[in-house]
Amino acid sequence: MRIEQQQIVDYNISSSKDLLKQVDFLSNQLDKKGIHTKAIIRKLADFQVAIPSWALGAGGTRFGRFSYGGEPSSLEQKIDDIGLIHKLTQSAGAISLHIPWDIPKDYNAIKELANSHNIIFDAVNSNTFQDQPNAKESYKFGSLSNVSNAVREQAIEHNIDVINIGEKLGSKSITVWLADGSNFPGQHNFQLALQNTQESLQKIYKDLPEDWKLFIEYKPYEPNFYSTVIRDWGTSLMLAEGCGDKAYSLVDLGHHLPNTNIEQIVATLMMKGKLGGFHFNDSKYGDDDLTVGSIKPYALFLIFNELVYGMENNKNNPDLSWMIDASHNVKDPLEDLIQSLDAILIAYAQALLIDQKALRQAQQENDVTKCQEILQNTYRTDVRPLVKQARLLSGGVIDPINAYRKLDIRNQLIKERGTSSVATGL
Ligand code: RM4
Ligand code: MN
Ligand code: MN
Repeated sequence: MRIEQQQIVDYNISSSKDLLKQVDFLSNQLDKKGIHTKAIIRKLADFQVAIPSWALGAGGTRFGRFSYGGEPSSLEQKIDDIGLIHKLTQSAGAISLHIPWDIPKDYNAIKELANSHNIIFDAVNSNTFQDQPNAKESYKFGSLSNVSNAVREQAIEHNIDVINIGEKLGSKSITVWLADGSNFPGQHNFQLALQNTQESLQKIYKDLPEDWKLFIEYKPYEPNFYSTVIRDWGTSLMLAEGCGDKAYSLVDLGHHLPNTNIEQIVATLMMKGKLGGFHFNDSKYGDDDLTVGSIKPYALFLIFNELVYGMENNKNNPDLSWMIDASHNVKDPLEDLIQSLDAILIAYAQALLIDQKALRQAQQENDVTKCQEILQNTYRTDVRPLVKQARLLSGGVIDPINAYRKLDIRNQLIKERGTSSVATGL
């Protein structure tokens, strides 16, 4: 199914007058403080976040998986689903493919389809955490870090294949997330595992096209529980530096131990010009892959504060690849993604409102109370009208969850695809 522009226009009619009043009110308030909402609304409208091809179906845990009905069972249908989200929000104009879950059969047709939805291909993701049917070597004991040269070579080859697939689609980056690690003390020689990983990444890097980037994710645990080869941002940065200028760290919000100061990690990586990508989600315990901003919205705001500062001040850091990396166990995936996009834009808008000059001065004067006042007053400003206005101006709907339900999208997808279709992914 596709949403027609007229449906969007019709939907917006009833609430656009109210929105105008809200935007006017907020703009006047902010104007007095020297903050101009026009430029902020423009930035919000331009902000695009990639949707991963594995997040459009029901996610599961090792205990079970509960289907939604109407799940996309092909890459084409996944792109159509992102098309729906993008049509409503105008902020999901990219897809991130996971290989081999989503290898296109007909590249031209896939490119055309994505193009018809105004969707581009963002980073491609390799997968060396599962064994594929007919694979010669097994990743049970690791991939790029494996003690066996043959396993490492197979994993390197796979990453190169993924780059080739991405090239055909117009992607410009590859994200490597390794499940490699050990479950028990003594299982790994830590130095050898790290050394093997560095050398394997260097081999992949050698095959990276001139205008591509290599993103290296880190994660402290899971699926291995004693040690992880790329356990933290420092290890990821070290490996990226060991590869070269086109290799970067990637921060996934869920890949930290509880209470980690993620905003400080962001600041450090951006200062070094080495933050390449960003995966959004939220969590209570670990890599819970929950809806962005659903558990720790203030932390998200503080992270965005550093991202905004970095985007302004660290010209040595490239434009970031933004992606939602979530899993949907109990919510409709499309609704969950829409909520995530909204939370991202709200946090971004709040961060854009921070009076950086005043904050700098308060920091300079060691006025700790004032620093907190500046941040928290901004955080408590209701910026939702700005986000809605940005969507309206770019042709989306004012309230996407409401519109999604009013247009009865899930039921139409169920009618088209049935109740038992299953999407590839986790
Ligand atoms: C990992 C990691 C990767 C994603 C997989 C599916 O935890 O976050 O980015 O590709 O999950
Ligand atoms: Mn991730
Ligand atoms: Mn993850």
